[in-house]
Amino acid sequence: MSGTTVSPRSFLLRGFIVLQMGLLSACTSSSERNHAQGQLAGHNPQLDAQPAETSAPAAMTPVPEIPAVAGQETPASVVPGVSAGPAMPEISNEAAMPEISNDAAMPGISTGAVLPGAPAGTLKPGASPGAVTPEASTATPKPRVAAAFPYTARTVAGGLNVPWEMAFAPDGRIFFTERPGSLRVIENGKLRPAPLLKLLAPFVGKGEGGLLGLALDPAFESNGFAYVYHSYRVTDGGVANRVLRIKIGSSRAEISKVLLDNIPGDTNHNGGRIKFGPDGYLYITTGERYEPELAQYQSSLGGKILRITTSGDIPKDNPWPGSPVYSLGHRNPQGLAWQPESGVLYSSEHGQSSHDEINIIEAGANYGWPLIEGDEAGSSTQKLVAPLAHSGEETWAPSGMTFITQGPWSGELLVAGLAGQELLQVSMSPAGGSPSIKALFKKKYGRIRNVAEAPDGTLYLMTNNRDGRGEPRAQDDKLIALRPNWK
Ligand SMILES: [Ca+2]
Repeated sequence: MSGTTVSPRSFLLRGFIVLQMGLLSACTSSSERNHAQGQLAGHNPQLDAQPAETSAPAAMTPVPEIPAVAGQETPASVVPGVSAGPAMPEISNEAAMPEISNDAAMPGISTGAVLPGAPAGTLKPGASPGAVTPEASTATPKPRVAAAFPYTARTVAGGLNVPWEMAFAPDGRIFFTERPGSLRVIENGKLRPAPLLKLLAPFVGKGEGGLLGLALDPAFESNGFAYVYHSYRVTDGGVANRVLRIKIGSSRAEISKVLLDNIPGDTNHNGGRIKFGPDGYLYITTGERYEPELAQYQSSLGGKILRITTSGDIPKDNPWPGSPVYSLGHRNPQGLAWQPESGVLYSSEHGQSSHDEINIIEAGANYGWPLIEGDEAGSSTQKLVAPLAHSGEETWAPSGMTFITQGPWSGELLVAGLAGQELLQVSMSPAGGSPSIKALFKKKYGRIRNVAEAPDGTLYLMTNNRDGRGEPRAQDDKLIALRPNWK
């Protein structure tokens, strides 16, 4: 492990990175952007000027007093597969898949994911990039076994403005962030019209930056503390990100402390997910702000997963003494989830030109960006960890993720897909092999930013069709509840 600011191999690395950056600038960069907007450069003024990002928050809409339910959707349209009669065949690959209408969106479609074929935990790439899951390569369509889709969807809040993260209080309140800078709450089933907190300068919301992550203190019930991650303007005019502690009262919240600041930021690649691990520490994903080399510099907070205490201190057992860096070599990770039974940390990450990743995160490990992507292994002199699974030439643009802890899907990992406009259902192999991945709700709701499981087993999805890259439809953006059918 190196605790130095610059790797001893820095000259070689820099040369390689310069080459990589040259290549980068010549090709498309963010898989999410590729998918939705074509080829935009890293600092595209048009993107900077996106009204959805820069204007004042749109009217906090008209969600009628609740159950702020915008009409329960019919099971047939919401739960594809349920009423479709017998056995829905799995479709073997995307090429063969016709455009699916919203109403017909069906779960159980292979994403075409490239799965390295390595046992979970060993992280060694196996299959060639062209490989598909055994399930997807089955010649004969396999009957879908699940008798019934275990959830029924209904919209619980609409007219939201790029909702990014949500958190469930023990008293039933649902707090959530909107990227333009508002912390909001659903209380007794009703969306409170006024935000609990509206961030002001130096807060800045533009591009992919703004008010992003949110996590409640493990002792929230007694101390009312929560934590947020947001972008802000620094004195030289640039953008950085920081983590704040806030205190949430009954009708408003206030900033209580800056825990960590000067996290590299820019218009894009700001990371932004924050979550508490089972160890009680706060984990933070950060992007490399389109400076790929930052991801490899241990001394930079960009392109990392960080780990701090609730006071902003460095845990004594962090891999680099005195540093919040927990793992490095990340491009733009936006998802964190711990597998309940094992306590293993998983993360989702936006790849370059597809090759989106699901990684198993270990303290001190290097996840390779920008030295490797996909199944590449890198040089033998530096251990770089390949992803557990990646999207190959497809694009997920993965963001929030969660493990399911209740009901028939218990143990499954769900990952929200933005450009992919889907919810990925990742089933870990009991034998420790590659996970199988299905796309749920493909194109049904548009861009999905996040998924979370509430204490009562309800799943919540957040759409992000107003984030500047989507096509907003009626009532977007939405918070959609998937109520358990098994209760
Ligand atoms: Ca990687």
